[in-house]
Amino acid sequence: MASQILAAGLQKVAVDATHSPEKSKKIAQLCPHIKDSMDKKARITSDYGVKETETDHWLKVVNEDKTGPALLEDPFAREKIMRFDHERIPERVVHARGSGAFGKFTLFESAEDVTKAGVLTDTSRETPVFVRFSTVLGSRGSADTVRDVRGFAIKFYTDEGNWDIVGNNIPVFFIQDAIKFPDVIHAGKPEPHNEVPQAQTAHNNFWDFQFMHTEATHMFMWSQSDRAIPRSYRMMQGFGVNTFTLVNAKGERSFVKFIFTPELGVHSFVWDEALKLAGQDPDFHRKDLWEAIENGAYPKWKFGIQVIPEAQENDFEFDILDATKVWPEELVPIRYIGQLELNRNPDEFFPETEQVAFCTSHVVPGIGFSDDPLLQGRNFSYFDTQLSRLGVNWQELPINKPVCPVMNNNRDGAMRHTIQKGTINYWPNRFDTLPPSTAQEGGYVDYPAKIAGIKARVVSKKFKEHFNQAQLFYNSLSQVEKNHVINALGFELDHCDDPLVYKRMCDRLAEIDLNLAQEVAELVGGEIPQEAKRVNHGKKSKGLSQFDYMPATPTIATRRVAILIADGYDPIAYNGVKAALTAAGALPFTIAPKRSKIYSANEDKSGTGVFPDHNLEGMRSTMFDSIYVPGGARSVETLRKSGRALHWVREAFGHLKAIGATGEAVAFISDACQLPGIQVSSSGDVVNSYGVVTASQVTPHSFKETVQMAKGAKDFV
Ligand code: HDD
Repeated sequence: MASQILAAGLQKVAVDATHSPEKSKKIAQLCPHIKDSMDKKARITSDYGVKETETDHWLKVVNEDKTGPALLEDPFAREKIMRFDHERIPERVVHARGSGAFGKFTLFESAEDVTKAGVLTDTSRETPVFVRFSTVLGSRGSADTVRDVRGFAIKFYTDEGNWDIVGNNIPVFFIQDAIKFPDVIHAGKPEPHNEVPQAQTAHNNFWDFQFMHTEATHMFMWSQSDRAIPRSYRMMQGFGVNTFTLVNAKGERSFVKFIFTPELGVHSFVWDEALKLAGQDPDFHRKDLWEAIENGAYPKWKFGIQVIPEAQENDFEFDILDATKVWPEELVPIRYIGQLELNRNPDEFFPETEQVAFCTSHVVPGIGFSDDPLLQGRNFSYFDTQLSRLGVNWQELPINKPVCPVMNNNRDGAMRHTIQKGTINYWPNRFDTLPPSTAQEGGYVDYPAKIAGIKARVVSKKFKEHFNQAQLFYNSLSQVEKNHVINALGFELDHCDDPLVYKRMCDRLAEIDLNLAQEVAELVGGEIPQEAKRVNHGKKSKGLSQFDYMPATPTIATRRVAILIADGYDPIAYNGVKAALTAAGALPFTIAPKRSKIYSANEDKSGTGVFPDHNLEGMRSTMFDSIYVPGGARSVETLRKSGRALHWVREAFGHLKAIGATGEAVAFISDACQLPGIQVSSSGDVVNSYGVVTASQVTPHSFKETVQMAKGAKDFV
């Protein structure tokens, strides 16, 4: 991938100081563990350090023909095979597929009024982080672009210990109580009898569960929205989802939700694109993250908190400890106080991204839990799952190790790394080793919450209200987003072949919005409801529609633009637009019928030519955000005759992508997209018609304009 990026004409940034070992405590800590597999001086040894002379042939007893039985005595062969046999560990039971990166967290405003946590109060700190993004339901080898919730897990290596936010890109959850987690996941995962379908919720069991649990209604509306098909991990929000608490130096407690909002805005695929990419490039999101970081286009998120003082806990119509509810911004504004930046790709996937282990129970002084019943159960589950994934000493693995000192009398267990000398392994002891820390010394103090009650398996009244916010979410979407929800439900329920499942779900939708229910019922063959089962309250809230997160200044930075050429292309247009795109931070890729030299209209085969990044068959339009076709009579004629080139243009148009064309290519685009009414200005000015940006003549102005208009083009319409 890296060479592809450089081939695209971009300069790889020099490693900047922000993620160098001198600056990041975590990278400095990892350095002694990092070996270079490309080291030209290193010789192959066994695991026990003996240099090997041969790694390709098992030791045998041979006859004159050099054939004969292999000897079990060969320690090198046995070690190699044995190590291979044990390469796999259990994949995560959920969120198995993911990718991660290192970065830093900085604060621009102290939150000391509500917390004493150093990571949220010390504005001079750079806290190292490792972030892992993931899908939920698919196996480790499944595709990135499926319709699913995305995990957004952050490990902050703070000076006071590790703090993990194990969040998602959707602010609510399917269930309210952790005891239901195995059920919701069993229902969403492939069905047990035939292990079908992979990484999809489009099946009977998932939708049966949704019907049986009205508490899931709000969340499934989010999962059927464009949020569940993000364009990039870099373009989605992150939410801690659960309600945590903050405690300040005065000992006052507040309830808090954590939010990350991407600098690039929130963007999604259109469904057809996501579906196709799942086959054409299952690693699309993984590569996208890697590529951006390699190019120095570091993804950034604003970090915000929503805070409710303890005394106001019961002031809301919903329970603030219910993970199926958002805290509407009109009631609890988001206070943005920091920034998350990812700036370094891992060196090796398995020891870093696969072995990283998050726990919601990892909090630092100044941050605590609430009685959110989902969070309480999660605090048990994550620690437990790491035991089966990684073993009891998982916190000693380099990626999981805190950057501050760790000292206690937990001992032994499989794969123990630390060697603690001395004669004692308990406290207190006759040697008067130091006691645990006081609060003043930075010790974690549990908030002395008053609890009185009886043991019971019940929920409070407010937890039983399940529809208000499902309506709030739907009402707050733009018409386009609503259409996408209708089509998504149309797809999902069409894949359910049990009429009980899809018919009942259509009834359920009538509890949210009548029009939604009618449209979906018609699509999937349900009874078309004639009246709403519940009155839609008509309320809206900001921050729920993705359009609320369009950056104030639209940017084409980090977007992938395909430039389609063939022999005889117009070099002025090609070079001009390519340079303008690069200057704007976009990633231009040259695509031609063959990955061999392509010559412009101004040169013959003795010219320098252009070496394309890919041929038309190797890539698809889905892998790019936009395409540009320069003029040049011969080039355009060749593209016109290529079915694949036509498909590129039509598909990009169908996916509502910005398309640019100049000179002879304008007519080609207009014919390919069957847009007889496409406007072309004869003066050379740029015209934007149906998202197709054209200029009949090429001027420096038109290059700039092309880029400008592509910037303004929406990801989805
Ligand atoms: Fe979970 C993994 C997010 C509820 C049990 N979860 C996992 C990961 C993310 C989330 C991002 C992947 C972490 C990584 O990259 O390694 N989970 C959530 C969110 C939830 C949630 C936002 C609702 C607010 N999870 C939840 C519940 C339970 C679990 C209620 C169990 C009672 N989750 C797990 C797990 C996983 C996990 C089984 C699998 C791998 C792991 O923990 O480390 O323990």
